[in-house]
Amino acid sequence: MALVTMKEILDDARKRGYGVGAFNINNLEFLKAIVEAAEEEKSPVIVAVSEGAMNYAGIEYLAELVKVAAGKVSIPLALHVDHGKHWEVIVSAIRHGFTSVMIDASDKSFEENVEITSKVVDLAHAVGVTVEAEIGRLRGVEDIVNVSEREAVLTDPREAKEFVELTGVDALAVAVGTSHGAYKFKGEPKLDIQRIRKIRELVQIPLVLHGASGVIPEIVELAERYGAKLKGARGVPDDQIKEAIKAGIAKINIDTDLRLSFLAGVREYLHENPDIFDPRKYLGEGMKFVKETVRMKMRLFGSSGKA
Ligand code: PGH
Ligand code: CA
Ligand code: ZN
Repeated sequence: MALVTMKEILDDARKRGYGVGAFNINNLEFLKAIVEAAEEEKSPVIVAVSEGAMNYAGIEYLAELVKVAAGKVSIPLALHVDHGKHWEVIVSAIRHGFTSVMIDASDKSFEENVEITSKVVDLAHAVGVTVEAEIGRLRGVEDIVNVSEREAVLTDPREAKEFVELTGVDALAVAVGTSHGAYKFKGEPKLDIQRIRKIRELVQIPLVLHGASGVIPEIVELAERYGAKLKGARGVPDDQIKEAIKAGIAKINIDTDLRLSFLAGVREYLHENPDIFDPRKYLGEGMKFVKETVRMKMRLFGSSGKA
């Protein structure tokens, strides 16, 4: 089926009380893994492309790959810009058929964030494209999606309400204690579930959880067994993701867990098969791992069987 908007996907998720994964791609292997998982799980899915991914693969390659994938499956699939920081990128993505864009001006002042986001909403809504924006700031400085974030500023519920009213965005990313990457928590992982509930009371549109990877211990262990160095890696435990969805999160962003899964699969394969040099063999093994992780996420989020 043709690409659908993210709004369609998230409105259904909110209505029926489940979460939908937004999974990042950089190449064919990750895309195939995600789409095959979605089709087999009968789950709606959001395919996310960051500016870093566009710089790596080229926006036209990725956009066409995703359109081909959507045409082959029967589940609702949205193509989304993750952490769009530049006006030209947003415009280019819409021209290339993205059905959804995130404008991330969360590092700017409230007023500037409102101004930049409103401009994107005007453009996108004129052509039926969904807009996600962000209020508050995640912790840490990472290049995982080519965003640079300083200290955490957890989302203020009243500010969130005002922001949504002023901009007319369709989905809102909130900061509630997560960060991007594999090193999310020094001590006990803790999401501010109460804050999600408060935002949810004041804001009617779907809420988005960034930095939601679990940094799955078995995957980390496997990667480390075959040479990876990931000391101190820690993510958001499954039960807290479930709580977050119950409290009002509708979209859950996953990148790191796919990267780690791919890594574990490729490392294991290369270690076990030192004579193999056919990339289809080891990339294929990485792809299998990504697919399995995506399937697990869809069951965790409750989106399996909802398409
Ligand atoms: C994310 C991904 N992408 O926008 O928020 O977060 O690093 O936890 O996968 P992770
Ligand atoms: Ca941000
Ligand atoms: Zn993010």
